Amino acid sequence: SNNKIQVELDESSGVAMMKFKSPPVNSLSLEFLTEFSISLEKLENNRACRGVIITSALPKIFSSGLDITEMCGKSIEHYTEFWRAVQEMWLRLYGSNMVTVAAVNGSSPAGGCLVALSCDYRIMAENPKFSIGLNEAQLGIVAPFWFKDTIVNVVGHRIAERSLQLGSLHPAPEALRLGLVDELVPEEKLMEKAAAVMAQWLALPDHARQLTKTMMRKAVLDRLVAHREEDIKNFISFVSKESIQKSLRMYMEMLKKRKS
Ligand code: CO8
Repeated sequence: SNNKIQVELDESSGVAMMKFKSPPVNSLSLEFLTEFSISLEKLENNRACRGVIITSALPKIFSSGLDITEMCGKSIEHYTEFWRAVQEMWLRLYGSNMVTVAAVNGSSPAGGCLVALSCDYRIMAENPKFSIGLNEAQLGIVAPFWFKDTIVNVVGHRIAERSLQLGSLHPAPEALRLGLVDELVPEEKLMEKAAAVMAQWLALPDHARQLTKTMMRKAVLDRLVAHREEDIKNFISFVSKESIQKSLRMYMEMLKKRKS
């Protein structure tokens, strides 16, 4: 399938625009993650592409994070396949040789925040109603070590620890203060700003920038590569617990109740 993510490459600038378009909330389902990884791989292998801007085609939501229904009442085989797809997406995005800019034009909890944190630069729409953060603890679940590594590499240990323990969702102005995003701009200026930032990063020679990126990120990438199967086993044993299933079901019910 090829319909949850729109990808458009501008050959003259070498910049691809990737827009999440999976209503209602761009949740990261197995299908979405698979398409995301394939799209990244295609761009990575395309010599005409040097950078990618990641944004949402939906109003108000960047991505609601991992699709919770993929983690509820499914088989071990399904959990295995799903978690491998989450890992694959992160390994490709965090380890990308391309310049990656997140134009966060809506709320971005949990896995949505991970996507943004995995990019080289984050610009967020300056709307205090939009929030971002690794809120796993609020769902009664624990962010895996490589989610933790990713946020530590962006904001440092202390801010990461407090934010992870509290499962905080930070409104845009606070996210800027903490360094979770690099800048805020009015929503209508978001794309223009993302293009300007991209041009600035692409003004450097690719080779030096890529080696520098690898130097900064390799230890964290290698840690997951070395412990991938163990990480899948951990996920399965965690998500298979009846107490965790109950927490996830209650959270889904809370989301539905909040509506009416
Ligand atoms: N997965 C599945 N369905 C979702 C998700 C999700 N992450 N988020 C929202 N939905 C569903 C809602 O249930 C609702 O369904 P329905 O229409 O059937 O009632 C529909 O999408 C629309 O949602 P809302 O009505 O809530 O839409 P709003 O615009 O009011 O709000 C938000 C959008 C802010 C995104 C809100 O839906 C929200 O806060 N969602 C939850 C986000 C969240 O907490 N995600 C965490 C996922 S866990 C994760 O990403 C990492 C886990 C890693 C650790 C694993 C170890 C076990």
